[in-house]
Amino acid sequence: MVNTSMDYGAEQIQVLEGLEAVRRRPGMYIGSVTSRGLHHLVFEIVDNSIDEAMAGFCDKISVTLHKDGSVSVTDNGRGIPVEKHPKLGKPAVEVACTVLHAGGKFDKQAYAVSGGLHGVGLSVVNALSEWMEVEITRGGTIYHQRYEFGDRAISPLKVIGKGKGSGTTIRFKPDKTIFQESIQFSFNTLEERLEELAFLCNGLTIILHDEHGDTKEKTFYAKNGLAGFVQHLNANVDGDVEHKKVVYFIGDKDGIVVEGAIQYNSSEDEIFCSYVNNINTVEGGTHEKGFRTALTAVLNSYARKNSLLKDKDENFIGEDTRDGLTAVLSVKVKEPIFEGQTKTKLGNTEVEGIVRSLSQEGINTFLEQNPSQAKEVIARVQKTSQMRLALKRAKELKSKQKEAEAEGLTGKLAACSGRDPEVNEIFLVEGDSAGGSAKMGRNRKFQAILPLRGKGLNVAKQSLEKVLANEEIRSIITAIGAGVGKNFDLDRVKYARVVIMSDADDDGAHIRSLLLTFFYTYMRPLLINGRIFIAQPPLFKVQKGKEIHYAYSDEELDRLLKEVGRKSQVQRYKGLGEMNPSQLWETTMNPASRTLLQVELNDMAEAALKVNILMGKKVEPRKDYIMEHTVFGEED
Ligand code: 0RA
Repeated sequence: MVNTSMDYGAEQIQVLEGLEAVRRRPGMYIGSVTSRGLHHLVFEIVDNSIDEAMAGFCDKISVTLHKDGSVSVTDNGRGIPVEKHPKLGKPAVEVACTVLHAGGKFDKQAYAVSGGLHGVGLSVVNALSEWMEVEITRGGTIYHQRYEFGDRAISPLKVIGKGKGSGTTIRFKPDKTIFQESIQFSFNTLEERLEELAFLCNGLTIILHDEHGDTKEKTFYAKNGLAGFVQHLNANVDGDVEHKKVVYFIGDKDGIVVEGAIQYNSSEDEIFCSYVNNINTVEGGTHEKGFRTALTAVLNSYARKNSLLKDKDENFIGEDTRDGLTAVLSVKVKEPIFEGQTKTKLGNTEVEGIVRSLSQEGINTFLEQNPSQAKEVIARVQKTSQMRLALKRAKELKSKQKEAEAEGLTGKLAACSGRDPEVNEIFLVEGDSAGGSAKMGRNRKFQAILPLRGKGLNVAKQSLEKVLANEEIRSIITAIGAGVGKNFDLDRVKYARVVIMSDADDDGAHIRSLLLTFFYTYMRPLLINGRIFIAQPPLFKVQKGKEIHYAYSDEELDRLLKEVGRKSQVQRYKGLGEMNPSQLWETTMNPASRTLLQVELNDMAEAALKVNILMGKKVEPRKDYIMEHTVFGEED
């Protein structure tokens, strides 16, 4: 506390002028002269007693608001030394109260845990008080001294009696000419901070007593330290705790003490209180960073080791560990560097790694020793993680869908010129060559043509994501223009009819089956509403001279041959590509002469149950199922 190697001269000037400097610029020493600064006076004094408690010499501190507007802070520590200062020739306590110390600045916390430097701040409080009194019990004797006018001792340190034990009482009345707003203390403001300090100092009892009106008294005592702090915070949370026992650890390395407590609750909020030397580091800093890194790492490693995260699962990320987290981190650092807007951000780089390794070890040990609690903790974090991943996938899907919808039709679609979705129809045509004929043969006013390549159409067994990656499918989705899957909107469909036009062979049947599976799975309303059709190209061409007839089945061919006579030429169509554009128009596309099969589902409920067949990996049962449950009926 007392600088014994004090240099006369320069220091002497400070002795003479020191406290006047505090009165001239109080903001520099206590932050402000508002109510906040006023309460800061009390906390300056309490901090000295807290230091004594942390050094292990004090387990009780009382703060009393007196009727005369003064406040006193009593502790049962060793008592401020009363021996004469070797150079100043005054009792150490008098020097502490009347000499502005090098550390007597607003950021005097640098000295808080360095030991042997208690009493910092006493002179500042004295400087800003109408009067201040100290009473010290040491070695069976009670000493007393009073100071007035902001600095001067009005009498030497006096022995006023005999007393047991030891301790210090500082009582002061703030100077109303300095604190112009008010010099009235708020019980609540003091209560909040004193309770917090009690949580931060395990085993310390702090009593707040108010003598005004109906006397009020509150006692703060935390035997579980930070664990109790976390429980206290969780008691006011809108949600239940997810595990009963608080994750708790304490450790030290290279003179840095790290203590932490964690308890998850079911809310989505995070409460994270961090402290450096009992100062609430609202802006965080290196200690918080180290702790958060450790938490994420240790939850991942524990979850992996115990197969709570499977090989296929993604790691938790920092974000996942925050929902429902209530945590308190308290570190003690010898020379803290406070940065940030409000000087509540720890800047010491060496702290991060130490906090990380101590936290990692501490949390891991807790999890290993409390497997049932560990399971609950992991489950809570997993819930957040899974939600995040689901959301991410949904977002990606949505943007993929948008992409698919927005993506140009890559020139494949021959759109129709008419804009009436009530009459327009789209032909999904197998192969580029048939597509070419269809484009030339169609009525371009209301018939659109989309040529498809059969390969790569097998999408039924795949996830929507994979389906959307398929170029053919994308072009279908884009052309129909009404979205896909859950987002499919029948009202946006651009065509009255979607016509599948494939060859009358096995490949054609296969493509038809795949397309139907796709529509069933991803655009079912089209099927339900009878908007899907199958074109019926002829199987045979019968020509006699200039006369041309078509047959759509073997029976029809027989009948035709009997009718037109045996001398006619018969051509069997192996594919749509063998027809020229006008033949394709005449036989398959012209509404006046064509036959379309309308596809409808005959048993939707059963079909829904059997959807896994459609999504399954084996092609055969799927094909059979669709063929069985899809009715091909002729259009009216
Ligand atoms: C320096 C040395 C010793 C005690 C203190 C300071 C001390 C300061 C304050 C301020 C408020 N309460 C306090 N209690 C103790 C210990 C000297 C010794 O006995 O060896």
